[in-house]
Amino acid sequence: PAPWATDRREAESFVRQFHHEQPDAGDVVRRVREVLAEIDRTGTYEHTPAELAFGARVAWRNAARCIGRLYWRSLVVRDLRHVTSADDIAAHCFEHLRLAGNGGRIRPVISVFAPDRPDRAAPRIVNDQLVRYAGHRTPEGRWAGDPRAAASTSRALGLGWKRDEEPFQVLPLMVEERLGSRPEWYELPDDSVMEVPLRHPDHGWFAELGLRWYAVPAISDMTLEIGGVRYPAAPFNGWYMGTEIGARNLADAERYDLLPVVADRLGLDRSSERTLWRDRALVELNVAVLHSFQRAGVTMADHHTESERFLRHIERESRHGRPTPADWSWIVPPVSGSTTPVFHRYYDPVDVSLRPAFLAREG
Ligand code: HEM
Ligand code: NRG
Repeated sequence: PAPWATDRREAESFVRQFHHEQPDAGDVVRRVREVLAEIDRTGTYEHTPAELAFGARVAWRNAARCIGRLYWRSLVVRDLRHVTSADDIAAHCFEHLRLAGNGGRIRPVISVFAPDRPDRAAPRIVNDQLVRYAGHRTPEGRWAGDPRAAASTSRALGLGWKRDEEPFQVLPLMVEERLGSRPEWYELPDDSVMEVPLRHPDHGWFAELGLRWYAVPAISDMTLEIGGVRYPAAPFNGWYMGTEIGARNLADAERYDLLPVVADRLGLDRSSERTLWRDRALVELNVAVLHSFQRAGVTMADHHTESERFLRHIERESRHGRPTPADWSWIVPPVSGSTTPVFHRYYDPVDVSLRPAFLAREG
């Protein structure tokens, strides 16, 4: 037998869950027997396309930090398990971005590449998102770009990629074909990266700041685990909630740190915290983000609407007899928390052993 094999209990419990929720899927006893026999023979087993799609959707449904789960059933699942070379993975990731971007009408999509097998670890995508802006500290000690991407940026530079000083330069996609091998890197084709230049509905100067953000948040560093099988390369996306960009990426002091800049342009008094210049600048930044995406025809949710949808999701799940585990500290938006209904309640406790799941990459 292999040095490590797919856990038989995990496999069986997933197959039972699948047949329980999809009663038309056929004979559960027979499928359980088949899966267990395959594990005994090969150390693992292959999901049917229907099991894979169900597993990916339920992993989203189980994501306790995600406020966007109302549409979990509509996740588009690309079955790319046969794809293993770095070149092909990169090409399919770019196609993922095009399909997901859909000219602005963003579709939630997941691309599932080859799983880990007992005899061979699967390829990995090095980047934490398919699209990310590079960031590095300049010799003068300033930050150029997104400090969040410092590690990915050094990694790319080490592989021979060239960085300029631009604040919004898209990192190349880095793919590790063999665990621990030197990644291949690929510049993202222009037609795969949709971006939105930011402007403010009332302040002409805002556009002069030259800010922008990409349209499709596609997380690429989480492992999708279904029935004991691990898919480390399974990038997924939905659409942005405006606050992710306006209240965190552009606003956090450890990110683009733009509140002082915006406050000064707004003519706010920064001599004391009590003027609430940060709060006022933060709101205008968020107004600009939502306005710009809307104007560009790119799907984006505001935090009030997304909060209301999430409560509807909880209600609908409970009608199916299912709890909705949720992590309050991730669900409540980072601005105006108490103005949204998700603030004023608690949630079913998070169970880290719940499966299928998206897991943080090991190590
Ligand atoms: C986290 C919104 C779609 C899985 C989050 C967060 C937000 C969010 C706001 C918190 C992020 C943060 O604070 O950094 C949305 C919206 C979606 C959507 C508006 C629109 C459809 C999806 C999809 C999946 C997914 C399609 C998977 C198939 C997750 C996971 C996390 C998360 C696993 C936790 C990430 C982590 O631990 O770092 N989502 N999401 N979401 N979402 Fe969603
Ligand atoms: N906050 C991160 C993205 C995290 C996931 N958010 C989503 N996911 N909306 C950022 O880039 O700002 N999604 O799959 O839609």
